[in-house]
Amino acid sequence: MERRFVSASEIEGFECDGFVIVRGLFDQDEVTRMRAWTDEVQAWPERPGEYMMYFEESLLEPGKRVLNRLENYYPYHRGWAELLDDDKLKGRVGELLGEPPVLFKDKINFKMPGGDGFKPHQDQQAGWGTYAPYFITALVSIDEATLENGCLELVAGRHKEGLIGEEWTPIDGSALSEESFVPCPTKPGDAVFFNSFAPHGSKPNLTDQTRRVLYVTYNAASRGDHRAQYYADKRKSYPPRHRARTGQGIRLSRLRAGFATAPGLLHPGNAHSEGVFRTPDFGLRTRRWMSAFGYKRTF
Ligand SMILES: O=C(O)CCC(=O)C(=O)O
Repeated sequence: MERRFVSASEIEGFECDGFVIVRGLFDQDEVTRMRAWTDEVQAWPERPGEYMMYFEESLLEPGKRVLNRLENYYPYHRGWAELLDDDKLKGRVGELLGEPPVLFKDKINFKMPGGDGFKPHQDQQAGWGTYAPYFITALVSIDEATLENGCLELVAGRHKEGLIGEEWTPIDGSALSEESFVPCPTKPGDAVFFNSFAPHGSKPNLTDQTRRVLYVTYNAASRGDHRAQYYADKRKSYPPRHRARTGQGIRLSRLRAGFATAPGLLHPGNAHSEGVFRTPDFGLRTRRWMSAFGYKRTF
């Protein structure tokens, strides 16, 4: 396959470490545009059955509901959709994969002031194997991500071992020591491409600055286009909890595309409940996964 976007040393680094950092992939104008789009989608109202907004309780201001992540915005925002289809991300991923990619998952993690971190995991642990055996995610820094505000931390070289530990369970310290995680601070416009077996995690954001990061995941098109099914499944296993404004104030809405959550069901904040629970015990498995990552009520 002819390579137009990725250099031989980037391929080599990606194969050796499981990830590659591309500094300044997006220039200042592009970053300004991405920032404006991020501000725009951040201000979207919650809309049952459309894009999916997840909230968490701020660690800095108990009781305050802050946006944790937005998913499935691709069909609802032309600018983002064009960028996710553009060669800068998709073309590079294709060259890293060695074949044409298809979009699997579109997400922005907001990590607002008080936003929680993520326990060590491999993305593939969250049931993604149901859809395809391998994925590549492109991270693009929208804000500066620092050690203080919870930048991504990765472990190099361990992607070669397949799944470390079980699905739905974060990786414990006996399998990966804390020291093996290398913080990866990024400036706006920097990108990191990592494969779905690369262990990673991050710390909470206890600063007063937002740490907004784009995560876009692709798989080889030859393995099928699973995006719609993934989000249909996720809407069932981990539906957003919407808050609707009423005359009396704010109430939680359980109206979602054909699915109602049992009152009181607990949801993770940043619990990385990315998966699909097809088995009858999905509630149990969801809760186990969530508690492992820091089980909390969704705000
Ligand atoms: O945004 C972060 O800090 C980490 C995100 C992450 O690990 C994930 O979404 O899988």
